[in-house]
Amino acid sequence: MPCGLRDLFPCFCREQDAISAGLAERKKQLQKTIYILLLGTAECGKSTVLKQMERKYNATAFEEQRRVCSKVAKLNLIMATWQLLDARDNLGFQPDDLEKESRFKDVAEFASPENCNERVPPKSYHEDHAFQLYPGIAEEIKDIWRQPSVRETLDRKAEFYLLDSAEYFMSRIDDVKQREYKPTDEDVLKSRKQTTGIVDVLIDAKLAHDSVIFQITDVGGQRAESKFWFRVMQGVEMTSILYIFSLSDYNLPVLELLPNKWLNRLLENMKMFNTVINREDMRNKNIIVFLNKTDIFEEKLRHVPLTVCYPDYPADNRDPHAAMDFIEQQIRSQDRTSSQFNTGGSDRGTDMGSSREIVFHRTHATDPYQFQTVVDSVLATIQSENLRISGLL
Ligand SMILES: Nc1nc2c(ncn2[C@@H]2O[C@H](COP(=O)(O)OP(=O)(O)OP(=O)(O)O)[C@@H](O)[C@H]2O)c(=O)[nH]1
Ligand SMILES: [Mg+2]
Repeated sequence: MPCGLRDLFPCFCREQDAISAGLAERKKQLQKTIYILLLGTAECGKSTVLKQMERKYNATAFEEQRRVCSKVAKLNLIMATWQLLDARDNLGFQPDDLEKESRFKDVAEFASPENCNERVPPKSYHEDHAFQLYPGIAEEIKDIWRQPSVRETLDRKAEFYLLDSAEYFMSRIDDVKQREYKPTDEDVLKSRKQTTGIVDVLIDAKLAHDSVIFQITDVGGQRAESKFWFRVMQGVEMTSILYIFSLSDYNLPVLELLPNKWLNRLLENMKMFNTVINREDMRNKNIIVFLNKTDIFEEKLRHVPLTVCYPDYPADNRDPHAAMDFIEQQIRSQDRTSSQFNTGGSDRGTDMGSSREIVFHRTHATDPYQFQTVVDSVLATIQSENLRISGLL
């Protein structure tokens, strides 16, 4: 009769079995829900990343986004038109046809910069109102956009703030203006609605052979919203931070401080990042950084040098990859827990007791195709990193 380890040491083996079962159970629990916080200042693209996750793994939530978009896209077009007229005046171009312009202004007064801008979040009232007024208002918008002074203003869009998807929605206006307009996936990704408060969404992701539940938390990025950031950072044990930078922010102001103060949006985000990652309770958290809006950044860099934000950067270097490397380095240098690691010193951060390395992705979050691969790759990294930190991998 074969005599195995189990026969010789029954108690020991039972204990081993119990430990393995316990570990398996814990692993299952950890695999069950993984918490991800989306952080970054206003308009960097947090909600867009969330939409991409919903699009792939939570069809019900994405359909709700589509419903919201059918009104928001209408409002976005009105807001963009106001922004263009403002910029046209600030750039010193003369209006072409004041009569046409006042027709637009009369009907779109409710969404003027004073009533509905990035400082005052678009209320559902504004969305409903935009919905009621279309398609009539669409004709006024088209008239405005045809004016030479507005075309010239658009040629200089790199120099001022304009909703990122303004031109995209202009190209879709004949669909958007319809009452029964059904937004495409791309429309949903490109529409802009500011987040207020805390939004939690569950997604059930199929990664390799596992089904993993993620709870994604999205917050508003405006200054007034940052109190919620610190609330969501507390109390959740297994949390990864997905921190987003909008690269194209390097020449834009923090809108909510205007007109009293001009503060650089990218530097503001850098400061917030520093505050978040160097908190005591964030020191062992996974940090993934998205350098987002690469598409706008590459285009903008041809017109506006990075020196407007970093005066020491070589003014004639317009290579987007070099500029992204530089910004990435600026972001890395904020992390005090692994500063020695990052400077390539031989003692690799042992004094600080941390070997955290920030993982970077350069992203174009509104891309309906390519970004889906980024979503899976990031979720898989976060899942395996969580198991590694808890010693289960
Ligand atoms: N062109 C381009 N537009 C982007 C990209 N990522 C996001 N956007 C657009 O940027 C705008 C703002 O994106 P949101 O996802 O609403 O930004 P947010 O960080 O959630 O903003 P808050 O809720 O105010 O904090 C939307 O119109 C998006 O469609 C990108 O990579 N490229
Ligand atoms: Mg948002």
